[in-house]
Amino acid sequence: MNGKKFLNLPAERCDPETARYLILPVPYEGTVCFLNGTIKGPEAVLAVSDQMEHFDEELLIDFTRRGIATLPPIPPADTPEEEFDRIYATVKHYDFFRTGRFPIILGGEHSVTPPVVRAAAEIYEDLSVLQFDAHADLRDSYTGGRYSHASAMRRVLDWTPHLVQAGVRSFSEEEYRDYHEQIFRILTPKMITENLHGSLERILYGLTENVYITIDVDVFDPSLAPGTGTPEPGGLNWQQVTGILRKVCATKKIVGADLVETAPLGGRNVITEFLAARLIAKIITYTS
Ligand SMILES: [Mn+2]
Repeated sequence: MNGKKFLNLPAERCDPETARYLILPVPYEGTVCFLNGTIKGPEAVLAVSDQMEHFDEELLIDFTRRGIATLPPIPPADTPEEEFDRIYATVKHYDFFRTGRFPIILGGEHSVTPPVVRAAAEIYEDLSVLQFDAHADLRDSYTGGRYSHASAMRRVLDWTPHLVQAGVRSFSEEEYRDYHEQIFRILTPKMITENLHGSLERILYGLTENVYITIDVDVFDPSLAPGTGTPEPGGLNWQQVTGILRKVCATKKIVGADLVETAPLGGRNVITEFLAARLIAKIITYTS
């Protein structure tokens, strides 16, 4: 990783001791089953980030003003179980949630999310999770076992029952059957496109006061984010995702976030990395 940082900030704006926002790179892809490369995601996102303006064009603020530090990456573990333990221990070590600092976990595959949610749920009893994803990820196990990326949200449900899924358009019959009582908490791209206002109401209704946000870049239409492990057609667009984020961040207390499954295509196609970096900037802007 050779110490790449988010943005090229002056020292006083990227000091881990004082920054409100702490970016934690987790280059892990232990259970990927289709296109690989997400292990290179964090470094690629950080590498393009200094091409961005520090001024947000919507809210008209310098989103770096409260400080954004990039922490050392977590070295990948050999097994999904070890990786879970390693991420959980690191989050506990930094104690983000008790100290009121805002972690942004930069994956890596989606299995990096459950240990962070576990640590957050220990501090916030009513924690809910807002997931942006093409996939439900609710299988109890998959190739790679119970800690597979395809079981990420099933493992999240081990720590909180409050889960809202936006942009989901791919799930198995079993996932649908097992969780059919919760299907009203899935907002498909079709629902969001046909009725954004109604979808926002349902999203807010399903969330508690304290919210953790997890974003799989495959929630976007693959034409907008082609560099990902499992591109699914018919995804959300930039205005839809940022519109939902803006409303949720203005209404709830967001305690942290992650952005996962960026898998760089290489060469000159940095569309996905750039979108990911901009999305991190938006999360910071909306929660500043
Ligand atoms: Mn996904």
